[in-house]
Amino acid sequence: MTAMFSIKDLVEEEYTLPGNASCPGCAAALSLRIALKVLGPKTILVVPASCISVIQGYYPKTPCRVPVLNVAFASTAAAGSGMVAALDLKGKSDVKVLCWAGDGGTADIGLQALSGAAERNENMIYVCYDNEAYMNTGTQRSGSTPRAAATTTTVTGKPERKKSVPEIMVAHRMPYVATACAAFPLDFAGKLRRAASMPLRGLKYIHLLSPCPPGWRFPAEKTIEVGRLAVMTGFWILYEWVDGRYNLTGPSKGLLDKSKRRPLRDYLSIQGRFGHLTEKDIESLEEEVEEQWKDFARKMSMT
Ligand SMILES: Cc1ncc(C[n+]2csc(CCOP(=O)(O)OP(=O)(O)O)c2C)c(N)n1
Ligand code: SF4
Ligand SMILES: [Mg+2]
Repeated sequence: MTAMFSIKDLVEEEYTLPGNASCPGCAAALSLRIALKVLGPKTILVVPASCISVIQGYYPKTPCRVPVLNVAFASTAAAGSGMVAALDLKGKSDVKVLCWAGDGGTADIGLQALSGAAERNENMIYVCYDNEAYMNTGTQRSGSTPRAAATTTTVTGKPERKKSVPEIMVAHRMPYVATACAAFPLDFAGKLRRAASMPLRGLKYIHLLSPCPPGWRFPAEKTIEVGRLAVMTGFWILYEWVDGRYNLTGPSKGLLDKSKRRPLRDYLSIQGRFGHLTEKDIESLEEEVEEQWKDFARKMSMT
């Protein structure tokens, strides 16, 4: 289990300075700020084309106080692997490589590079911040967009289900896989700390749900509320997979019992991307959430 991370464990030092190019209420920018506080200045950030490549700044300006390597869309995990090899050659064992890519850059175009890096078990941390679409180019659907969500390329709702990248990563049997949500920053910080302090070399993967006000169509001040509802309704499960075992974390620990979860419609109704749903659509998504929990309970009992 992840040791509790307290707000007092967050250093006051900032490694992303105020005044970046994100939209108001951007969970990705908030989470990057937390991540760099946890990992500290001896971190090299590897980012592909995405909102984060905009947030980390247009040359020569940047809010980041750590080195940043900007790479082509598909290549984050490959570029991170090269960075790890270079650091190894130089004997710099105290520098961490943090790959930070969007869902499009992870679930779709970057999946091959990520799978290769996971197979080689490269010694780095990979965070996919999942805003569930290609936001930087105008909210096109990705493999990680949930079923029924409207995007500019699925205007009546995405017909396919969300691809589970964390489960694909578990299949690679690397040292650490976890999910997180930007609305639970201490849970996320604890997982990052655990990933960074593991004595075992290898790839540590965290899939971070990252609410996006313009893309999900909710007011900017509701980012944390939306993220909390994603977890409290059971739509998004917080867990870790380590030493071959699954653990629920944070509020998800109490949500195996369906009656403890908030109604799913509380999460759906707060976002414009689900505004077109009929009663039948909502019931079908409720069934999907229940199925996802049953599947999770089965996996926990098997490990
Ligand atoms: C090979 C390639 N194809 C397309 C693009 C255009 N492009 C830049 S960012 C982006 C969207 C990235 O989506 P995601 O990885 O989910 O990150 P987000 O923008 O949502 O933060 C796209 C399609 C590109 N830069 N390179
Ligand atoms: S589009 Fe969404 S993810 Fe991108 S900067 Fe704006 S709020 Fe953040
Ligand atoms: Mg995205």
